[in-house]
Amino acid sequence: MNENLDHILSEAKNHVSSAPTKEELERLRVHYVGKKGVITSLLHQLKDLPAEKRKEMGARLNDVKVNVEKVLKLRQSELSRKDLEEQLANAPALDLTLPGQYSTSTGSLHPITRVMEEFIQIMKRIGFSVATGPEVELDYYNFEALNTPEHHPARDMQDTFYIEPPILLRSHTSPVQIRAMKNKKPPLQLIAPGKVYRADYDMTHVPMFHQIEGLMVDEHISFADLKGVLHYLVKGLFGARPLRFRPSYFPFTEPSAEVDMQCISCRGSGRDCRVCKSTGWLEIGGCGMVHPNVFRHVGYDPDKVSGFAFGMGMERIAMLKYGIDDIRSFFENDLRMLEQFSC
Ligand code: 2NM
Repeated sequence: MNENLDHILSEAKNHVSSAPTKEELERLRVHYVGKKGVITSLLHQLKDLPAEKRKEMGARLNDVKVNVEKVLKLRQSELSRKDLEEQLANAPALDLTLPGQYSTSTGSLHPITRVMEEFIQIMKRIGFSVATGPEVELDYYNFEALNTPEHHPARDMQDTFYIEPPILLRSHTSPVQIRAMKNKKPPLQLIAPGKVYRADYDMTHVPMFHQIEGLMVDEHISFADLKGVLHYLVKGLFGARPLRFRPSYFPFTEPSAEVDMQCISCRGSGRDCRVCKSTGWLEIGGCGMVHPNVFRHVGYDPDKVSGFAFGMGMERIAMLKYGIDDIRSFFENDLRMLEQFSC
């Protein structure tokens, strides 16, 4: 019986390791270790042996079975590799430059992102750097340091989103300017782009929008410098246009002004113009000379330095640039709308 087993094992090894195909290999597997295979049958016959022989033969048989299974597995992987090598040798060269079977769409920048990037590029060209800061702010940076009085309507729960006083969602990016001034000495010229939050919702207002504020501080900075920078910015965004500065009020600037640009649609004539409601002018932002109290808050001496600041809403700029009349359409994520501004 033992010699018989040795013979079975060596014969199996010979046949299996030289099996020329997967089909032949499968036939050999069934022959040796299949349900009615040679080795399986011997295992079934174990029960007819006397107990003392059964243990020894059982161990020996099992050993043979394990060995045969090992060579079967080895030959299986050898044949698989041979198959693959043959396939690769016979396959035409793979051209990775061919278009795929399925197309994927690439996506594009949101119109607001495009306008912001453009704005930032223009300002960088004249030496402004970009500063960012938290959207969840403290009352101190959003209002107090900006000379905004206790009872100013902007501080009201009706207008500003409070997380839990004194923590709030910033209502402008000015707190970024405050932090920058506290950390650096003049001269300073920077812009603060980002998301801001106000409790407002209609055709021209959404509770989250994007703003860019600019700030320049040095000795002898004047309103003329402010006008020069804004003319350069508007020229970059819309092409050279006349600007108009209307006296206004902000707690953080004095004097303050609203900035109007001559209407891009009627070129200022105002005749039957829907875009400017026949006024000939379009409001594009606010500006002013930084209030002495703001400088005091950040540790600057208002008798030694002066500065200008301005702010613009990116949605407003994008609406004017692309002729969009409902601000909410930026946030509905309708691709038919957004794709018109992709490139
Ligand atoms: C505006 C209008 C006017 C402004 C002021 C400051 C700061 F921090 F320097 F005081 N940053 N931005 C400012 C001034 C913003 O937005 C309509």
